[in-house]
Amino acid sequence: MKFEEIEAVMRKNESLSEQYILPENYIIVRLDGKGFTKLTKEKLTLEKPFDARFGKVMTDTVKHLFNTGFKVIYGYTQSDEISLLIDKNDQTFSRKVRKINSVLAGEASAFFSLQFQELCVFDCRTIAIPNREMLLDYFCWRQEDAHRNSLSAYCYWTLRNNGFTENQATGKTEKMTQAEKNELLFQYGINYNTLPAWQKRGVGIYNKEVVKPGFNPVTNETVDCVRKELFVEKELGMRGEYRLFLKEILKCKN
Ligand SMILES: Nc1nc2c(ncn2[C@@H]2O[C@H](COP(=O)(O)OP(=O)(O)OP(=O)(O)O)[C@@H](O)[C@H]2O)c(=O)[nH]1
Ligand SMILES: [Mg+2]
Repeated sequence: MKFEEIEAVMRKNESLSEQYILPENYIIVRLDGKGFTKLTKEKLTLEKPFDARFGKVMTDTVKHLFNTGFKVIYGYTQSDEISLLIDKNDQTFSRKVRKINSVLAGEASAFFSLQFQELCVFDCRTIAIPNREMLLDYFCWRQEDAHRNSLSAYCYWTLRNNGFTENQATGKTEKMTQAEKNELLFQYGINYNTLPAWQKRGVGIYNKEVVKPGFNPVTNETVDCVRKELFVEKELGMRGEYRLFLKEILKCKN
C-alpha cells in the first residue's frame, strides 16, 4: 500500500474508535489518584487519616483544572479524588472522551507531582449526565462516599494508634454500623461531629462574584469592581443543604 492509502485507513480506524459525549448532556469527569494507598504510606510524609497539606494540594489541583481550557462550573474533592462539572455546551475537543480523559489526567498528574516532587498519577473517567436532578444525585453520592470513608478511616487509625494490628483494626470495624463507629471513636475521646468539615464532607470549588476596589484612570477614582474569583468552600452542608448549595451554583446555567 502507498503511504496515502495507509494514512487514509489509519485515520478512518482512528475516527471510528472515537467516542463523544452527546449534545444536551452535562459532562462530569472524575479523577482518582492511582495507587495512592501505597504512595501516601511509603513516599509522602503525611498525617493519618487526613493531612492538611495533602488536602491543600488536592484543592490546588482542582483550581489548576479550572484553567485548562474547559468551562468548569464546579469542582469537588475528597480523599484522592476530584470531580469536575463541565458546562453542558462546552465544545472543547469536540467533546471527545479520549481527549477529555487524557488531557485532564495529564494536567492533574503533572501539577500534583510538581507540588510533592514525586511521581503521582491520576486516572480520569468521563460521565455523561442527562439531567440536572442526576447531577445533584451524583455530587451527593460522592459526598456520602466521603462521609462513610472518613468515618471508617478515623476508626481504623484510632485502633492502629492504640495497639491494634492492621488485620485487627479492619476486622473490628468491618461489620459496624455508622452509629457503632461513632460510639467507638467516642470511647477513645474523639467526637466525630466536631472534626473539621473538609475531612468528613470534602471541599467544593467554584467561581464566586466578589467586590474588589479598582482604579478608574479616567476619573482618577477608586471604584468597586465586581470580579469572579475561585472560591474554596471547606464548610459544605450535607444532603438537602448540599443540594440547595449546588442548585444555587447551577442557577444561571442552562
Ligand atoms: N495519609 C493520608 N492518606 C490519604 C489522605 N487522603 C487520601 N489518602 C489515602 O489515599 C488512598 C485513596 O484510596 P483509593 O483511591 O481507594 O485507593 P488507591 O490506592 O488510590 O487505588 P486506586 O485508586 O484503585 O489506584 C487511601 O488509602 C487514603 O488513605 C490524607 O489526607 N492523608
Ligand atoms: Mg485512588
